[in-house]
Amino acid sequence: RKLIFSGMQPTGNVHLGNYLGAIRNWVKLQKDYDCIFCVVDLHALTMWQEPAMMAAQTREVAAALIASGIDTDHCLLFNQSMNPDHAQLAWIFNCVARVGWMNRMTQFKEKAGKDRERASLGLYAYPALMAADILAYKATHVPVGEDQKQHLELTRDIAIKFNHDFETELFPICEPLILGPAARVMSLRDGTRKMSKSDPSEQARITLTDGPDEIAQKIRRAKTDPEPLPETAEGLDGRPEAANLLGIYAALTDKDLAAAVTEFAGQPFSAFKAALTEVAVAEVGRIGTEMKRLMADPGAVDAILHRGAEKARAMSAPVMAEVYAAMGLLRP
Ligand code: AQP
Repeated sequence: RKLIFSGMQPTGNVHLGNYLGAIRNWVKLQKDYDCIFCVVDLHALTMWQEPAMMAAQTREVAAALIASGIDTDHCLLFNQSMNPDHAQLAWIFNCVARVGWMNRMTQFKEKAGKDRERASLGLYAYPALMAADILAYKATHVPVGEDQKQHLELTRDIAIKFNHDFETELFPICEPLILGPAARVMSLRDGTRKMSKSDPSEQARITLTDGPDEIAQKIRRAKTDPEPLPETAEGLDGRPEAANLLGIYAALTDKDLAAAVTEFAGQPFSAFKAALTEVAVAEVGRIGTEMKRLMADPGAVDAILHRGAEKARAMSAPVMAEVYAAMGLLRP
C-alpha cells in the first residue's frame, strides 16, 4: 500500500507558488494513493507567529486545499498539533538523530540567517519533526521539491538508524515522489527569488484570495525587461522575469514552456500580460471564491480538521505502540 504524507505551514498568504508547486500536484496524487495532508502548525512555530493569526491561517491553508479539490472524504486533512503523536515521536527522533546530521542541513543555515545563535532550537530540530510526521503513519512516499530533498534523506537516515538501534523493521524507508518538471514560481518583483508567503512585499506574490483587480494590477506591475518576448526558450537565458511569467502561463495552461514561448514569440510584454491575467484570474478566481466561502464558516472547516485529526490519531496510535514496545518504554 502506498501512503503519502504532505504538509503545508499555516504562515498566511497562500500563493500561486504554493498552488502550482504543491497543492495542484496533491490534488492529482489523491487519485492513485492514500493521502495524508497536514497543516503543519508545529513547524510554523519554528519562526515567530502571531498567536492571534494562527487559527485563521490554519483554516486558510485547509480552505485552500479543499477549494483546490482535495477530497476530505477520501484523504486525511487535519492540523498537526491536533495529533500529539507528531511531537511525541519527534522527541524520540531527537534522541536518534545526531547533531552532526542536523549541522549539514542547508535550510537551517538559510532560515537562521547570520545570527544562528539566536535561532530557535525548534528550527534546528525541524527535520526530526518532519521525520515524525511521515513515520508516525509509516508513509511510504513524500512529494518533495528541491528544497526538501535533504530533509527527506534525513528521514530515511532516522528510519534506518532507529530500525538498527532497536533491532526492528518498524519503519519503512520512504521514497521521494518527483512529479514531472518542478514548477518553481518566482517573485513578481525579482525573478531570482522564490515567490514566498513571508515576502514583505504584497506585490511579489499572487495569493489565492486575490480578486481579479488585484491579480490584474500585480501582473501589470510585475517586473519585466525592455526586450520583447524571445522567439525560443533559449532566449530566456539571463531573463529571469520573462522566464518566470512565461513559466506561470505554461503551468496555468498545462502547456510546456517551449509552447508558451512560441505562442508569444516576439510580442511585447503588454500583450502577453493581458493573456496571463486572463488565465490567472480564471484559475485563482475559481479557487479564491470557494476559499472565501469556506472561510466564512470557520466552524465547518474546524469540523473537517477535527474529523481528520481523529482518524489520524487512530492511524498513528498503533505505530506509537510499536515504537514504545521496541524501545522498552513502560505502558501499564
Ligand atoms: N515559489 C514557489 N514555487 C513553487 N512551490 C513553492 N512552494 C513554496 N513556495 C513555492 C511549495 O509550497 C509548499 C509549502 O510549503 P511550506 O508551507 O512549508 O512553505 P515554504 O516552502 O517555506 O514556502 P513559502 O510559501 O515560501 O513560505 P515561507 O515564506 O513561510 O517560507 C512546499 O511544497 C513548497 O515546496
